[in-house]
Amino acid sequence: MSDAPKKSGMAALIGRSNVGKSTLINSLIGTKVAITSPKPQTTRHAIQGVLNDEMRGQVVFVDTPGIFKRVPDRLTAKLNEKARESMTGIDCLIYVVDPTRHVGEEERLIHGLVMASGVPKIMVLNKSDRRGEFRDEYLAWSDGFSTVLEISALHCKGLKPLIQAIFDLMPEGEPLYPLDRITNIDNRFWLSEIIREKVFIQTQQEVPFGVTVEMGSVEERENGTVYVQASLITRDKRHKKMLIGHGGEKIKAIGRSARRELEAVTNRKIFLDLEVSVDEKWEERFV
Ligand SMILES: Nc1nc2c(ncn2[C@@H]2O[C@H](COP(=O)(O)OP(=O)(O)OP(=O)(O)O)[C@@H](O)[C@H]2O)c(=O)[nH]1
Ligand SMILES: [Mg+2]
Repeated sequence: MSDAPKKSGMAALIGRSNVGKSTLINSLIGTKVAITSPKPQTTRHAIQGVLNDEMRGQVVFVDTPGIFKRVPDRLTAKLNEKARESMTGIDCLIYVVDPTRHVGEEERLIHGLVMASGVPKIMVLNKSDRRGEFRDEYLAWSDGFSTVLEISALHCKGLKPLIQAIFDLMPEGEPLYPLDRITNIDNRFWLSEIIREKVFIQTQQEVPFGVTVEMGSVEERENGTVYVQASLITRDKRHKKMLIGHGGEKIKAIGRSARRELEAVTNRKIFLDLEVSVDEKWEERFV
């Protein structure tokens, strides 16, 4: 064991939607705490994931919603606000970019926000398993960062040097979380997020962005099966039809894939009862 004092601090993952922030937090801590999908606006909450290293200490990572330049609705405004709030009170900012996409106005806006924050920064060029046609556009920004690394969050490539660079920036201190705790989210919220991920993967067009998942009862029966009730709430009657699908096919497919994942992770038999309802105002309650 090293006698060096242990480090402890918080690092926020900031970037455009779809660059791979949630994939990265899961790969960094080795557990899926955040849902991911190929569609934008997947993340809606500042979910934390904890990395404990026996020698170096603890880092609490904060996943954030992607930041948008165009704010067409209340949900997007709220998501932007959550991401910006996560940039304060932290010890290190990890700016995640996707070099398969052009730097555009939105990226320049986020880069400006990142540069304006007074905390140490690392820039991560993700998706290095793909041809990063535009990597030079991002590398031109290297100067403002203490470290710039090319990684693949999906394939867990380049994470070791990234973790070392993060620990280098962390202050010394006692762990913020007990060593057996890996996230700030509770079981009910985790269940709702896994279901919402399947909605994002299984539905198209604007349907996933207008859906929220509200949990009903979660009960363990004597036979060991866990009965989970949840409602998919959408803001639009047309979307309700699309969520149910022809002959209930869509909702069945969402339920099937959510149940499979929940069973695999919990090692329990799950009975999942999903219903779909319309509430045009759910976004107004979103916090
Ligand atoms: N090829 C490749 N794809 C990746 C990599 N990392 C993430 N992805 C994919 O990129 C898509 C978006 O990933 P997310 O992790 O959900 O992105 P995000 O930045 O959290 O997106 P928001 O939550 O919407 O802001 C998913 O389809 C991921 O599988 C990578 O290293 N390589
Ligand atoms: Mg995300």
